Amino acid sequence: MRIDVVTIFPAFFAALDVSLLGRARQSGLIEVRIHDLRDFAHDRHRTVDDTPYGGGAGMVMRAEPWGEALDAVLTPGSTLVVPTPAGSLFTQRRARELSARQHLVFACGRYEGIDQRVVEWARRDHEVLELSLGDYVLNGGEVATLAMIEAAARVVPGMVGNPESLVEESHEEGLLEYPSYTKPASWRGLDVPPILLSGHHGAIAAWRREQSIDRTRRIRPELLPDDGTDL
Ligand code: 6GU
Repeated sequence: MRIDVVTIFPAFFAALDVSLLGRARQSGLIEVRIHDLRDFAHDRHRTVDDTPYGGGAGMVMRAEPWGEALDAVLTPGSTLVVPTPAGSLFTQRRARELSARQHLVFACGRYEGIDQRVVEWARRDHEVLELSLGDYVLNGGEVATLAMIEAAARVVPGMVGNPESLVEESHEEGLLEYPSYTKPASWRGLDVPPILLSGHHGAIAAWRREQSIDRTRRIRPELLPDDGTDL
């Protein structure tokens, strides 16, 4: 999988050198390149923003540097991801979809966003996804891009040591994950649920599923089917 990121803050992406993702990059499973948008601005101050047409607060990122940057990184078959709080929700399903793409390009906007014509233009020849992490506002697309890259990269086959650990985690089955425990069996007066020490694998699986459903009902009821469907 190849990933290109265009940003005015390349330093954010030093985080990609560490941990699981760092190893995946070293092994060649994932190839990430970071590009500075200002390298595609040609005035003395390397300007990438301007005031919004129609007025209003804040600045908008100009189409010209974005056009040149995307000309340099988009190839036939690229998917362009534009992180924005005005996008559709980035979910585990989306992460899986992104993980199957051969080439992802992330366009990190700052200020009040990127001139909308950039998205319109890119849609002529490419799949373009405007995606949001959730209903809150970040200062720019960089942190959102890091989250999306991590979520997509960790489900690329060969990334996580034990593929089974991916199956039972939160959101993979539309439920929150059950609670986990490790040694010691008793800690500060709190005991691990005895069923987990019983060795009865069937009973343990049933208990965990019940915990998942309970937890989802309590914390994220909107994730459950509301039509009486059995889980
Ligand atoms: Cl993708 N971008 C920004 N700037 N803010 C966000 C977001 C994205 N998702 C949630 N808030």
